[in-house]
Amino acid sequence: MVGAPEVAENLMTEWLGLPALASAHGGQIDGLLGWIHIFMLILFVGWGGFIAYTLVRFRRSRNPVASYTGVKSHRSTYVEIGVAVVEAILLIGFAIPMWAARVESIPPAHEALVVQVTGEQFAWNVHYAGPDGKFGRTDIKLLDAQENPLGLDRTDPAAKDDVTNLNQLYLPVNRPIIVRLRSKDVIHSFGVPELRVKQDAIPGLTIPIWFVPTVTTAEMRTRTGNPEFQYEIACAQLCGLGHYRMRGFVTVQTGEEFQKWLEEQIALQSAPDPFK
Ligand SMILES: [Cu+2]
Repeated sequence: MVGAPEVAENLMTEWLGLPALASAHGGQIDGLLGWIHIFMLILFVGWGGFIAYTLVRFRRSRNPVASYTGVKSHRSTYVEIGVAVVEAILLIGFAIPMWAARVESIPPAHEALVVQVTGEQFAWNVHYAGPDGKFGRTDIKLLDAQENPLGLDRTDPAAKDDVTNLNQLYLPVNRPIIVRLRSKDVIHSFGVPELRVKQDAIPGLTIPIWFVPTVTTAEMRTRTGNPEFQYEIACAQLCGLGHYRMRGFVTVQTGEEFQKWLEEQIALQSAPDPFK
């Protein structure tokens, strides 16, 4: 038998057609969305019934003269209080604790893969620290829109094994990921619907978000029956004229595949440029 939480989750993911779920915490979010839909449906039916009742009860043929005193009973007040209580429960009992758990229980950096993602008009710059776990120094003087959009100083020892990438975020499956979200210019928003992740990137702030991807891109292609399936990073804040083309992609791989990709990139990016 399915319990109440599963019903609320399935309501969202299956009945209401949310994108396929691919992160560990996403079920909780779908569950909450499901509960909100259930409560709103009850409210909708309740208020709709109330309107129908008043139309009949206070019809003109039965009430030829307007009443100047109106309703004396307090029943509707109690109903309103009841609705406010349910909404307070949703907010204080579910939404706030869930948010607090997301922002407070960030796993320690050594257990997770830490990636820096910097939004700019109109792209996502991805930066991995490499095996040393240290992000190389960045300097605004080295910034070059084409060659070095993050201003990474390759002479810094910590930067030797760093990997940067444009609009392509590679992640290992079933491992906590901490994305340190930043912005170079205006407010952007990092949204990946399948991962149930969405967070604004604010200039001047580094905002950590974390999640555990649970389904690789390859698995998702089989599951959805779409051989071209891609996890897409959609910028979810209108950030300028090119906002519509500010899309990135997340490729979720097995741990080994990801490791191999990272090593290839380190070799490729740390090699001296033959054209310079
Ligand atoms: Cu944007």
